[in-house]
Amino acid sequence: METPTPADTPTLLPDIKPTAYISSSSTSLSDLLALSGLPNKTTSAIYLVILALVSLAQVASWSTPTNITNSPNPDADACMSSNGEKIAFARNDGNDWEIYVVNSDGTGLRQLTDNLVDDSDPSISSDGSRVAFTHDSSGKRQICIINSDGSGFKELTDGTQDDVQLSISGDGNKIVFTRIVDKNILLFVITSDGTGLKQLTESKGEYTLFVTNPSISDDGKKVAFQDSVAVGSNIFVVNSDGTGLIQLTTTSGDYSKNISPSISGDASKIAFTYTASILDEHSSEIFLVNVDGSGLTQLTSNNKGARYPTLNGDGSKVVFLQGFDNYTEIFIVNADGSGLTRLTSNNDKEQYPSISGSGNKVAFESNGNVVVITDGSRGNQTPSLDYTGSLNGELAFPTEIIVVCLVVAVVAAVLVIIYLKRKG
Ligand SMILES: [Ca+2]
Ligand SMILES: [Ca+2]
Ligand SMILES: [Ca+2]
Ligand SMILES: [Ca+2]
Repeated sequence: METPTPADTPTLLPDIKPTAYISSSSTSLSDLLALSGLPNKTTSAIYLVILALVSLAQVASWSTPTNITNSPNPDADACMSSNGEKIAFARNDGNDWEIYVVNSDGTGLRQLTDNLVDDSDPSISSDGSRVAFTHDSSGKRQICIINSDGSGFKELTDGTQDDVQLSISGDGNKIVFTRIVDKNILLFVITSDGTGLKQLTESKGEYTLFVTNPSISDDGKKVAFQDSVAVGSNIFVVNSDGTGLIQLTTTSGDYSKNISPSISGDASKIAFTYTASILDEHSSEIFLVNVDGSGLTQLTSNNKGARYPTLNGDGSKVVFLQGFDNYTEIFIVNADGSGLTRLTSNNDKEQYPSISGSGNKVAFESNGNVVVITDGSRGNQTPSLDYTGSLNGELAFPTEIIVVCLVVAVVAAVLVIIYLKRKG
């Protein structure tokens, strides 16, 4: 793997592949019931009742998905502000894409661009006041910014080169983006007044570099990105002044890749997708690593194609997508691997989840509309119970609930037996 810039010596981590699986030592509910010595039919009935109660309790803390747009036009690229109040997205008007903002309760829909070329890939500041996006000026995309009240439109790059993907800092002051230069895609940063354009990665001559999926911290100082050379792809982090480049992952063999980094608002952590084999779409899992390369943690191990992670402000929660075709679903998990929760369960095809800074709101695209889910009961709190991630990680049970339910079930069974004996 070639590193993309001559900056600081990259720190190479050992192959990340199977290093840090979530512990699977927790005893499953069915195992515990089998040990209880109750008849099979009784244990099956108890199992089903407990399953229903626990899943009900778990789903109940998150609202059902609410469509906040319902236009017949396709909406895409939903991006929620860190304060959870606004969502920027792109809508196709039948000819080209336009940028919109909407409040996360569905009010205040506002169209920010109106022209005959594509405007896409919106990224919104923490307070929801500024939206950066790409604007296709005569075949070359350029970076633009606009206030979410529709004022202050500004072209930040000149449109003579193709600027592809972008991420605006939470404070709205810096935009990191990728630019196609010859046969490379390189990383650049610019301030939101159009000054301070700086190239952060270098061309490597005979190598073809593809920097993609840049993600910038709230203060605009740290940038995570993905860099591919021929085969393989890895996660890097660099300061937005060009110093401090660190390679955070290495691939093993020709078929693995590390992609889709998301840096937490406070620049402490980076979530990413590790695909063990590009030949097997199920082999993607979510990983988390500190920005200095320490603390590598594997958050999923389901072999169900977990991907597109997005971190909240302090890096304590990761929302991600899992599943395929019409069975994609949105999940959330705590940074320590606990609290794995499925947020959607339907035949809709969810895409590209985005999370608020506190981690209590999630926006995503589903069937061409923008959808929001809110954690109503817990607010901004981190769940206190330790979920074990059993049952393929799709419904997870806190050990405490399992124990309580077992005790209640056994007591109930004993009472029923005593009642039946007295009656008989
Ligand atoms: Ca629509
Ligand atoms: Ca347009
Ligand atoms: Ca248009
Ligand atoms: Ca679904």
